[in-house]
Amino acid sequence: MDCIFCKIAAGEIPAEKVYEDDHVLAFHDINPQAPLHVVIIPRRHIATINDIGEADTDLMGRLLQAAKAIAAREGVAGDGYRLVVNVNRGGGQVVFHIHMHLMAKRPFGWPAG
Ligand code: IU
Repeated sequence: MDCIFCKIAAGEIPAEKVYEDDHVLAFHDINPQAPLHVVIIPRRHIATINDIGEADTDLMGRLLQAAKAIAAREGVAGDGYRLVVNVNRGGGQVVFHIHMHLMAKRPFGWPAG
């Protein structure tokens, strides 16, 4: 499987990790779009949100639990932050291994661009 995020999860490619457990890994985005920009991934390869099954419900919840923990740890929970999941090319997805963006420490407009 030629997936860059699988390689990061396997430790084959280095990343600046901010959180990890048995199911989830999070690291600083290499091209940050905010002063704090973390990418949160499941360790297991799933290409897009379109590909999640019923059995992945707990894993998807774990991404949100990780986001909450990272936000608290980074001190942005109170001020707020933006969570984004891009789906397929039309949604802006470039890396086809599910990931959630956690961005903070700048203003965010709505609707998202
Ligand atoms: P997207 O949702 O697929 O568009 O986001 C992919 C993100 O992964 C993007 O913000 C990249 O900067 C980021 N990224 C990374 O952090 N490390 C990498 O090795 C690669 C992409 I490739």
